[in-house]
Amino acid sequence: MGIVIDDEYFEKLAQTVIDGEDEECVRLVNEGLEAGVDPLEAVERGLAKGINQVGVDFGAGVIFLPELAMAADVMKEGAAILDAKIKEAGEKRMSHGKIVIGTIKGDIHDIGKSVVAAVLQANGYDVVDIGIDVDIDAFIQAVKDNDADALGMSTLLTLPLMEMEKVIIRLKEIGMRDSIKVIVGGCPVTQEFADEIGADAVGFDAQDAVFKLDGLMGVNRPIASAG
Ligand code: B12
Repeated sequence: MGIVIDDEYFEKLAQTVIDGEDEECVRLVNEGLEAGVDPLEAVERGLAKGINQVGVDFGAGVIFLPELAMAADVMKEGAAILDAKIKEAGEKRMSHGKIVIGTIKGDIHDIGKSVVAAVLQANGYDVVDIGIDVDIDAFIQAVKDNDADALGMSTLLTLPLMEMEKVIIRLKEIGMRDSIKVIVGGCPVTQEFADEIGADAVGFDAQDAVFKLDGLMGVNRPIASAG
């Protein structure tokens, strides 16, 4: 008998991340997909909930880096399967524009950025994901090489936040700021911060990233068009 996609399913999925159970996570993800779960919902209500709990526990000193790393690996494994499904759902659509996206220098967190990349792709954007720990020159080079319409920068850390502003300043220096939209995101990034550094928008989650980028690129689409 197949499994049922209900609150309990998402809770179990979250728990596999908290417990660091990679095999169980992959099994539940695959069974969920077979039963018709929306892959983005599985990320947000399942895996991301689990990793957020782990983040709270880590912040409170209840668990330590090895447990955090193990949970992150489980999340990545599950998210990779789901990201692929999210992208598949968006294939063969007209392109709304090209975005280069990466995590800024000094930061190796890549899960949220990769989810955003997958969801943008599913919603009709060409996405060039240039990875983590990306320095100013690499961002600029990727924007030029790909003739990008937009640049997305991610960070989860407070310390390297100002790297985002440095990239924007460089874009101005080389006369490219007016020809590219800049969207930023990650948990320490607020609207105030985005305004302060001169970004065009901030995205608070993957759906919000689509909404904000659509606004910047002049894309009109019916509500709830993901997937
Ligand atoms: C998983 C994790 C890790 C994993 C990362 C694995 C990986 N491959 O990514 C590992 C174990 C490696 C790790 C390492 C560290 N971590 Co860590 N980590 C986390 C944790 C628990 C979850 C992050 C995550 O993946 N969330 C799930 C995703 C889906 O959500 P998200 O990233 O927020 O992304 C969403 C939005 O923010 C937004 N978004 C994100 N990026 C972008 C970009 C754009 C353009 C847009 C529009 C939107 C957008 O959309 C995403 C989808 O909804 C967080 C706590 C937390 N709850 O955030 C701590 C956390 C971010 N880590 C923290 C720390 C301190 C570290 C370390 C420095 C620990 C250490 N002492 O070594 C190192 C960092 C080393 C480095 N140089 O980068 C702190 C940061 C504190 C701070 N404010 O600076 C946190 C907040 C934990 C805590 N409570 O203390 N970490």
